[in-house]
Amino acid sequence: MRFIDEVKIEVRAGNGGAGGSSMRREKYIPKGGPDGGDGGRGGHVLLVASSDKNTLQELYLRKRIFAENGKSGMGKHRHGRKGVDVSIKVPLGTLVKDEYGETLFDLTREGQEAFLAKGGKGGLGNTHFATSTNRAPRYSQPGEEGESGIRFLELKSMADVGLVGLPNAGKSTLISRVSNARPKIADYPFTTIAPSLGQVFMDDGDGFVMADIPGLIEGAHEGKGLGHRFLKHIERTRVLLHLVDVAHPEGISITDQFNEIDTELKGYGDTVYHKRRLLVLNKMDALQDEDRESLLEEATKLDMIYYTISSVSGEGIQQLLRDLYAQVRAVQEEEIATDTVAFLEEENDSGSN
Ligand SMILES: Nc1nc2c(ncn2[C@@H]2O[C@H](COP(=O)(O)OP(=O)(O)OP(=O)(O)O)[C@@H](O)[C@H]2O)c(=O)[nH]1
Ligand SMILES: [Mg+2]
Repeated sequence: MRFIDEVKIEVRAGNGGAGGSSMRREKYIPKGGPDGGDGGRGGHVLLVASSDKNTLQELYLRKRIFAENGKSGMGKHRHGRKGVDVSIKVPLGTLVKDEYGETLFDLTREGQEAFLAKGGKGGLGNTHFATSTNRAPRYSQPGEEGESGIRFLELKSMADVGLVGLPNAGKSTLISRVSNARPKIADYPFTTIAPSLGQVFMDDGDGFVMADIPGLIEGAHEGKGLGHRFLKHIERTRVLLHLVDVAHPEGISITDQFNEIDTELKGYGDTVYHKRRLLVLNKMDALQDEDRESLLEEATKLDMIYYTISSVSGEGIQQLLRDLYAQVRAVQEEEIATDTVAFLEEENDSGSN
């Protein structure tokens, strides 16, 4: 199945029901007053952000979404029924854009809602139009038309940690070991063809979300391999884990493996390149003892905080997770500090006017 992270859909909310036009009819009362009820509002089309969802697959299949019209008002002051809303769950990190590419909504929090199209208001019944000079108006309002149009949805996953590395570095093996994500693992490149998110639980009961993305290759930021479509899924991560294979089958050095990805991240842009990044030397179990010393020497030269692990044996993973968690927390605190400064500045600005 193809991973769907961009969708174009046609939406149409329900029209409002017409207001009722009706006169009270009672025996022996020659002129009953107006008693037409109001029309019901048309159904809305809306999205709700939910962590149960990982892709936009469902919307891709539906292509168009129409909500029900409101019913007309009737005699005896009976109001028309509202049109039923259509509410669709989408993954956290879904952006909604209009025809011109303008972002209308960015759904980042659980339960957050976005109206793709609002239902039209119901019309008022003729009851509302009685005046002292016209006690029996026939006029009642029509319902308003529901909103409609084309909407573009784009998913930019929300995760705390993003895994990057060449194909086969062991990204999927690591995420399956430490989280509830179960991506496919195999000894050939590009096993992973879609990002997947996993929850990592720490001892304190809290934790963080990790994203596995397909392996990147040279030219990924310009569209080579699978990486280009997926780099955007690490745009909103807080920390990157950069995996290299210490026992590369073709003997590619960790420096070369590191540089290749580093160039791609740089090419993609500052948002990704300036993220905190930890270097992970994976597959330590497969390394000959006598090669260990020279490997660590080489890693030191890369001037990065690095960890030696084996995603297969589990060596070094607990330490890595603890430090990773601390880094995620640190970035979260920086974000809060930045938000607070921005808020205070805004307050000051409005105060001086
Ligand atoms: N010996 C050893 N093998 C590992 C380790 N981690 C992963 N592997 C193996 O390396 C191969 C690739 O692992 P994956 O987890 O699929 O690699 P990936 O980085 O997700 O690869 P892509 O999805 O293609 O980008 C598999 O055969 C794994 O069993 C490790 O720590 N030690
Ligand atoms: Mg993989």
